[in-house]
Amino acid sequence: MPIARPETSDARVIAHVDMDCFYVQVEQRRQPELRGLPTAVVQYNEWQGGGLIAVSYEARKCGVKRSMRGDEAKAACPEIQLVQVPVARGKADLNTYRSAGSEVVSILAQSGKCERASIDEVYLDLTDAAESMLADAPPESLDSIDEEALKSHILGMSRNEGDDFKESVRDWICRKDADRRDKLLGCGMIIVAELRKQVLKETEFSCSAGIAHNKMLAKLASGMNKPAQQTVVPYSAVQELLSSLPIKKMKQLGGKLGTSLQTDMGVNTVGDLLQFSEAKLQEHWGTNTGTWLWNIARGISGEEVQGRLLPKSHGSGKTFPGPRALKSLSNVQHWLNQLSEELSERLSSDLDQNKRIASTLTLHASAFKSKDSDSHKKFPSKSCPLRYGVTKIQEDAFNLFQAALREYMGPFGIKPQGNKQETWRITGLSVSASKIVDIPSGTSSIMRYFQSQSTVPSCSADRCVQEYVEITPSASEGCSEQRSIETQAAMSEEDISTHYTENIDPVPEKFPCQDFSCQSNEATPFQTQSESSKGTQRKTQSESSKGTQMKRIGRKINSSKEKSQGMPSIVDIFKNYIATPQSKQETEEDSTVPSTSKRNNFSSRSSHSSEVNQEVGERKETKWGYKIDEIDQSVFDELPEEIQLELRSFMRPNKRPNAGKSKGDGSASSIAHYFPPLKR
Ligand code: TTP
Repeated sequence: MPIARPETSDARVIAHVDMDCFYVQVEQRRQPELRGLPTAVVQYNEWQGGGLIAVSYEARKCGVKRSMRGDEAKAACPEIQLVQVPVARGKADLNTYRSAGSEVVSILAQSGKCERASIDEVYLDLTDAAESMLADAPPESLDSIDEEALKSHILGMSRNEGDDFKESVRDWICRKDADRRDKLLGCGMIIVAELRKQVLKETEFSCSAGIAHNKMLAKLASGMNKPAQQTVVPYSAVQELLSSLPIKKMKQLGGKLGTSLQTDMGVNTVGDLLQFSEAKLQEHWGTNTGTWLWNIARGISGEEVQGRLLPKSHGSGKTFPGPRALKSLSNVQHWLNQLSEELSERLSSDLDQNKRIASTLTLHASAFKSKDSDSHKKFPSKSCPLRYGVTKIQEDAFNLFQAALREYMGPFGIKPQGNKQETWRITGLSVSASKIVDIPSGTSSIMRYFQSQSTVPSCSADRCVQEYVEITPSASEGCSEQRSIETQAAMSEEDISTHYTENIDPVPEKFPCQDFSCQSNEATPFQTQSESSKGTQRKTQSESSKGTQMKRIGRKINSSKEKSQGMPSIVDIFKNYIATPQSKQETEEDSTVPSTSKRNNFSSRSSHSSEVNQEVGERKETKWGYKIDEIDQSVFDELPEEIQLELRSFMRPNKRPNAGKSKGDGSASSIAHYFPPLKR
């Protein structure tokens, strides 16, 4: 079946750049004596040598895998060097890795529109650069082509036996009769090879890349030849690439949707999707998902590279597996305090460096009940407007937790049932701050913003307080333990003195559930949130040239921090802000923010969103609402359940309660019903 070529965006040059065994490289740069040796980065705890989270390619050759623990890795490869991740507040501290990722981003961002997709991966839109090269200095006019570009893997490139590999690549790049789109890809290969060399030279990190006409194909290609290599997907190779690609390997099909396609329709590879018409796919999955599936089967994706160098959210999380599960409110509160402290630090630094504020605080937890038939019930995520200040975040996070716990335990959790008391166990906790926007420029709007913030806390806290007045037995038992000394004492035995495994905060967006109609099994929501979102702590050059006011604000935060227990609320910050006579000048300074930076921040604003409040000026009556296109898919899992449900039904209209009726038999349980059996 011929592949329909995309009408639009078919002449784009998109690169996906992915660092090789990233944490290992960061550690090897810090300790150069480790270079070339089989090395792995492990979580900080000692149990069985800690869990491996990054493995060097030398160690991979000896059979070491990320899923192993340190002891297992040593058994497989006795000479392996294990490096522990830095630790802060009893959990992994990923700041070093975030900063290292930012170094790479600041180099790549000079080449074109750049989107930081996770702690160690970036998308680049190199169309303009490739167009310019093709117009001014096409590859065939060059005296020589860089060796690194000549080492590229070109999918589907035919080569006669005995042909020199690099010569074949050169011929492909310089083909006079080539399709213009492939000529652009040829230019992209040269540009990306150059960029990768520059990254290596300036940061000492090697990376791999995929070059194609869209993000989806570029990402697929970047992982095909690692480490330190690049892979190109010409149009002619798309069909072959997708025809054998397992459906679950496709981004957004790793979860329920992918499973359903497999089990209900016998779709095992992306290519298998080609046999269904768009109408058929839409009939069952709804207009959007149906069209999306039809497109991806043909390698078509209109997803644009977002000009975004800064994270869309910040978060901090930790897991407490097995016997380490938390079972009292005091322990939960202890860890929420730690996580909130880290989150607050990051928010403060974002505010200071980038003039950005977050407005939604979300608590997410995973739990199970000890005596429960309903143990699969999901612990609800809870969100509220975010108040700045460590103690406020801690307070709100704990309130959110208690509200969620009450919902989780249900009415029978509140009152003892005979002798049986339901108990809960918490196996993961995370707090995240999302809906990050630039501080509105102009004194009056800033004022409105912070004034509205000042009304929010009572709203948020009151609401939560009311919700947790009545709580489960175990929760109320914990309520009486809220004094800090007792809290410390209570938590020490369970969580500190014993070793536990921590699922290190991995990289957001690399492992998130991004599919409305599926729950990705690639990672837990904690993992997604906890790395806090591809945290670009380090600002880029253009960002650093932003006005001085926020530095001033940052200093106020810090000095206040010294005086009180936590940062002042953002309202206090603002009081200081408007008290200063330089407001006007500062407003003007703000308007001089470099355009790239503004553009990036704008993208960040427009691309991000989870729960959406009413306009900031109307926050007194905080009402949760949202716009579909403002929902950030990566935090979908963290949204209140009712929003998730609503969104799902919106995205998949045929799955709405009455949808089955239109199909005649009223049952829409199996999608196999809508399709003829596969001819295999
Ligand atoms: P990856 O890019 O998935 O892996 P990698 O860079 O280590 O190796 P590769 O060359 O195969 O791409 O992850 C980037 C970093 O994120 C990784 O070095 C460590 C961290 N990470 C975690 O902390 N936990 C995880 O579960 C994963 C997958 C990664």
